[in-house]
Amino acid sequence: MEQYPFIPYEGQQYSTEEMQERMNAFYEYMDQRRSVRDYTDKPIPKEVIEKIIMTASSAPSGAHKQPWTFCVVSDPEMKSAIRKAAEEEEYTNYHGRMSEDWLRDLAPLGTDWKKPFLEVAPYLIIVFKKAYDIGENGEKLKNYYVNESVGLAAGFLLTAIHQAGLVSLTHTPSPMNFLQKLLKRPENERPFLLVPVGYAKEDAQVPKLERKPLEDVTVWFE
Ligand code: IYR
Repeated sequence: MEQYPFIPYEGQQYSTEEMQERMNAFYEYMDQRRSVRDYTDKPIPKEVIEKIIMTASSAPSGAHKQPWTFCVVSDPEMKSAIRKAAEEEEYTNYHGRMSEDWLRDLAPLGTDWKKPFLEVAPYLIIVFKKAYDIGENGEKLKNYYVNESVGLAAGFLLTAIHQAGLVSLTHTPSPMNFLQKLLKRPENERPFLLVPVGYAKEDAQVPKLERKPLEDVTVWFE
């Protein structure tokens, strides 16, 4: 394969002081991001969702294969079908399929099998990972570091949603194959994450979580 043409890098650099100010502000901003489960049905401009997805799709990926598809659902019937199927799986999860340890770890978050946000939020973005690509003649084409790549895109997605002043959560109904069937995705696409997007309800509440301090999550070799 031929090398890409190389072009000048156009990213910005800042003075030390400006860098510090920007990072303090960005940290404060990102630290406010929370998984929210109470949504309003207030519509969101489609153009905003498009930009959010373009942001997610700007993530780096193994060999730049961009091994992802974002299914964007606003159709109320499809949202209902997704809610119904997700709740069926989650009911089984919460009533025996999840281990005692798992249920105990989830208890502080107050989650249960009911997922009304799947119908209330104006958009559901279902992130699919492409285990492989399919070439023009139906041949299988390899993708690399698919989970890492799609995980990065999902991180960009959540960041972009927050930047828009909207809220999201990462819902991972398990097993998730029903999404592949409902959304009629090809064999090479596997559901990775379901992300409702919307405005937080005015009285939305979130658990009062503590984040690990820097020293607990960092090891320095200086
Ligand atoms: N998928 C279930 C259970 C669940 C699992 C984890 I790990 C969470 O952080 C939260 C929930 C659900 O969505 O309720």
